Amino acid sequence: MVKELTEGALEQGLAPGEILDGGLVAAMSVVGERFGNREIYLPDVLLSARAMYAGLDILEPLLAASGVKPVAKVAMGTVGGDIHDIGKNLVGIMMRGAGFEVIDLGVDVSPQKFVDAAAGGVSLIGMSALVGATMPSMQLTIQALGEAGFQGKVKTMIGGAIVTQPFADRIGADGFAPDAASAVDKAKELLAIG
Ligand code: B1M
Repeated sequence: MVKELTEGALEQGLAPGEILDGGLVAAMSVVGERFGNREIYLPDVLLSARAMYAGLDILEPLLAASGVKPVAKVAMGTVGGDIHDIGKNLVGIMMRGAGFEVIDLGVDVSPQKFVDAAAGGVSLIGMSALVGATMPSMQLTIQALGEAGFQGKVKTMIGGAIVTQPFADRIGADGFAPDAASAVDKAKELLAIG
């Protein structure tokens, strides 16, 4: 159904970004609200997430097509203990679309795995968290990067529904972005990419 609706919207001439923000992301917000109000349950949320990916599969190549040669190499992951990946994947799609080479570290990523990615030569580490209990993993990762000698050499950016700018300041992250579009702008700002 979402696949057909996404294809239909494209046929009507809507831009991929409009379909993403006004359709898929907006619908997922409704799902989140209803889940929070206990009107729907986890299996419903899982089905919604799967439906969203059916639309994303169609939009991803179109969003990425605007990109040219990689402007920088970045690694993105959902932090340790957290398995939410829709937002992280959206940020990755938008970053690829803006010309970044994105290494997707997946979900439940340990601080050491982020450090290994930094050692692999990325310019920026992106971390996503949706659950309050997993936010300390962001701080642990930034500490681990510092202990491994990457402070100031590899930039850190954090995001996710539960993350805020004051939290980013408190844990010493270089940047925070509230959504996928501003994540691209923030990454460019942090890496001084014009
Ligand atoms: Co979960 N879940 N969930 N969940 N889930 C939330 C986050 C929750 C708020 C729901 C609720 O209670 N109202 C709640 C967290 C409460 C809290 O701690 N404050 C919650 C919970 C509790 C849980 C479980 C613990 C439930 C359980 O098992 N009892 C469990 C967690 C397990 C774990 O992680 N260890 C769980 C599981 C799941 C599902 C598997 C069912 C599914 C995830 C499927 C998947 O990701 N593949 C799921 C979902 C879908 C949600 C909600 C409904 C939607 C999340 C989402 O995808 N949003 C969510 C409720 C909500 O958020 N209202 C909820 C859409 C997505 C596009 O938004 O990820 O915020 P978001 O990303 C945005 C921005 O935040 C930003 O850009 C994105 C695009 O604009 N952004 C970044 C994200 N990462 C960024 C990184 C950046 C920059 C910007 O830089 C690097």
